Amino acid sequence: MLERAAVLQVGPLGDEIDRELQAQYEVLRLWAEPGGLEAVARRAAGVSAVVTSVRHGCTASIIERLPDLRAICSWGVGYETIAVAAARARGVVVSNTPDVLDDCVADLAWGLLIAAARRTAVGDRYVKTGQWRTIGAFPLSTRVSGKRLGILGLGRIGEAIARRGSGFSMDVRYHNRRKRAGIPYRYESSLTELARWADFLVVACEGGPATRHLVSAEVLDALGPEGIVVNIARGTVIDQAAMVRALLEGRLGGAGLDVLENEPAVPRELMDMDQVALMPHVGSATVETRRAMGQLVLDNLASFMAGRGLLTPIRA
Ligand code: 8YV
Repeated sequence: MLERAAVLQVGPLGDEIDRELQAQYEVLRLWAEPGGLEAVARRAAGVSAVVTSVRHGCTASIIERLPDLRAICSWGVGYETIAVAAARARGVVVSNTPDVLDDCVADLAWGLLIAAARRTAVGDRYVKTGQWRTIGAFPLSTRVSGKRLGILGLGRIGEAIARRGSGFSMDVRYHNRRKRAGIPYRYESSLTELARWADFLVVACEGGPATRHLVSAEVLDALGPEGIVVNIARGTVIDQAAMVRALLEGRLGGAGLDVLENEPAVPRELMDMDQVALMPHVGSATVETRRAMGQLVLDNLASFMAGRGLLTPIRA
């Protein structure tokens, strides 16, 4: 019988949290196990929790091989890589790390919007490569303040993005599966109509099959040659091939992208476009937020182990 509570950790979560987990629990480290899942399964009796992240996920076969599993504590707000239906069928509860990352992800959405509209990354290169001196004035860019902001997915992160819109004197509207009560922003039941109305369309909905290619060629055409799309959600939400074509043909004004469809692969065409600002999926990646996410994983696990249930069970 194991003395400390046993958990299965699917992948590394950073030195600090990994150390903390090992100090508190008997940790089976799946990624470091030469025999893989089969070998871990032979020692699985008593493992009541899986610790993982949206990047490492948790498959149905992991769930199947852990007979005593009761909880999955995941790092990250997204959980499209976790076999939620398989967990639910076994009565296994799942937690994620919402709320603590809203501000940093919203900040980055605005950073990307401004970068795409005002060409800040291009301007930075222009100055640093001496072109300001040799060529002179930088080309005019697109005004941000006072414009129309459309948000696809008015959840916690979408709301944080919308709140920042008032600081830029923007009119904000949103599209969700359903209209939300008590929200000061106007609801558009059609995403295409939202895009037609908006100057900037920010994608902040969840990933996974339900939202795949929601931002279609038609939606991008509705956003139009002056419009800018920003994505801090998941690359799969935008039909990337259609977006690249629209940008190449000037049917879409620009894009600010923290996520891509097959990241870290980047379509060659995007690399050469000044109207596109790219970041390497870092919405939550600040020291403060990553620490808070790690702590929330530990807190969920501790609460579950103490019999008080998960603190932040997924909303699905
Ligand atoms: C991470 C995320 O930046 O929480 C999520 O769902 O996407 C982000 O917090 C990402 O998972 C990094 O791989």
